[in-house]
Amino acid sequence: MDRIKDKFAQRALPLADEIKQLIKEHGNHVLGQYTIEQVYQGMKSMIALVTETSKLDPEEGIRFRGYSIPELREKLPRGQGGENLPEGIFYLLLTGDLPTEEDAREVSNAWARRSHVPKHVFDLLDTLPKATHPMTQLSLGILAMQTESVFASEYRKGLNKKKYWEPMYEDVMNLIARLPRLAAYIYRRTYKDNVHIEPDPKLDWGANFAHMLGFDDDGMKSLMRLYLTIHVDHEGGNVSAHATHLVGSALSDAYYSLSAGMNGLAGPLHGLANQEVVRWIYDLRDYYGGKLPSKEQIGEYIKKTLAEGRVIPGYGHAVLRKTDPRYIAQMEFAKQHLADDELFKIVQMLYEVTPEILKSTGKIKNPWPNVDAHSGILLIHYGLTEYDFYTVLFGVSRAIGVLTSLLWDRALGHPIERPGSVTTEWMKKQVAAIKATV
Ligand code: CMX
Repeated sequence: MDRIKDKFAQRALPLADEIKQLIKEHGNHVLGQYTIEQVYQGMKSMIALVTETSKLDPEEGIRFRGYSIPELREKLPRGQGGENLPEGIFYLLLTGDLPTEEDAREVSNAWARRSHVPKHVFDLLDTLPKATHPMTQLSLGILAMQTESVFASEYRKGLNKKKYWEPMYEDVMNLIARLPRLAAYIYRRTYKDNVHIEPDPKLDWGANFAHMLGFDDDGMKSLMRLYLTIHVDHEGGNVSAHATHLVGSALSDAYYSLSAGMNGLAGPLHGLANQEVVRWIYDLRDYYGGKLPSKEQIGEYIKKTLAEGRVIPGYGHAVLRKTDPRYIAQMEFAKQHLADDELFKIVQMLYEVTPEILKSTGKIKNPWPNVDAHSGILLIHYGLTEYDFYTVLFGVSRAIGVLTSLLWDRALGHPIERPGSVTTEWMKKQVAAIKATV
């Protein structure tokens, strides 16, 4: 057994017994009530899932295993240039413990060893029209790798329920290890004449990803480490996390589950918002003749977008009610590395102008920027300008959170998910019955 796997088993397996006991002793304790509105409107703030890796507070933002982003920026091992290594946050989500430098290095080495992507995956991608959206390619590439699933093959042989987590661990490690290679292949085939760059096993996971994309400068490597660290996880109810968990609950393996999660991330209200932000900012700039717009012009353009019945991408959130700390982490990076960048100036002006206008609509619950409002302009600064690719980067990072959670699901013995559903006819009868009693 490898040391990381051993550590995971020590942490997860006793909790499985504790949960059984908790359900036995307190299983009928009532947690809360929910309303007809919540059922119709996306089950917002209904407690319906248990996710061990992270918890989102509406006012404070995300905590990974209890640590906020500013705390983790201090505590996680760093790569050259000072940004945290995504390997470190993986270790934290997987084991619940802060990693040492050696732990992070061990993850890095394990992923380098496991990173081989089978040729048939690339062959399949090469059959697709070049214009296929990179997220479609990512989802298909992940599915094509399903031939490699250790879980599926062990299950077929006959696998004891208590052992589900063991082959799932192999799938999770292999799949995360392979994603940068797959994503870089998609980028290079789509935008760089199908000319590919071999991995450099001496580099850490994030730096190697930047290298395979074709960016070898230290600034981009630092940005990639930051990017891949802050996008990892956002508790269990967001669309990519929930979709991965839901599909995995049928004992679909990690490849099927992550592909489903990525299909959810590809929606413009979720991960695709990062490309939409850049498109919208370019449209705004074009609208005012390609020059740096004034705050008044930005305000006017926001109102125009709202009047057209469209959303302002990068603003609002289903849970958060304050500026996203992931936005702030990126803003600090920008202030340090690209303070004079014109697009950064626009993003800063948007931050000053947008919230008041969104508040004035009286219906938007969170007028503040989310993670996607910032990420694109950082990538453009370092030369990664093809914004249709940005959600793939989000996906590579998000895989760390949703797959570690999936592994916990299997170790904890979580069952198939099957909530009840009703018709509006049923709802009306319910309302009539309630009215009759008052
Ligand atoms: N621009 C315009 N209208 C917005 C808005 C925005 N940024 N955010 C919310 N609204 C609107 C909603 O569309 C809704 O309108 P209707 O009542 O007419 O249907 C109303 O305000 C109330 O919505 P809400 O309760 O505040 O927000 P939801 O929880 O329903 O939706 C989200 C959350 C993120 C989908 C929404 O804020 C949005 O569409 N934002 C823009 C897209 C975006 O940035 N998504 C990325 C989120 C982060 C991520 O997952 O990566």
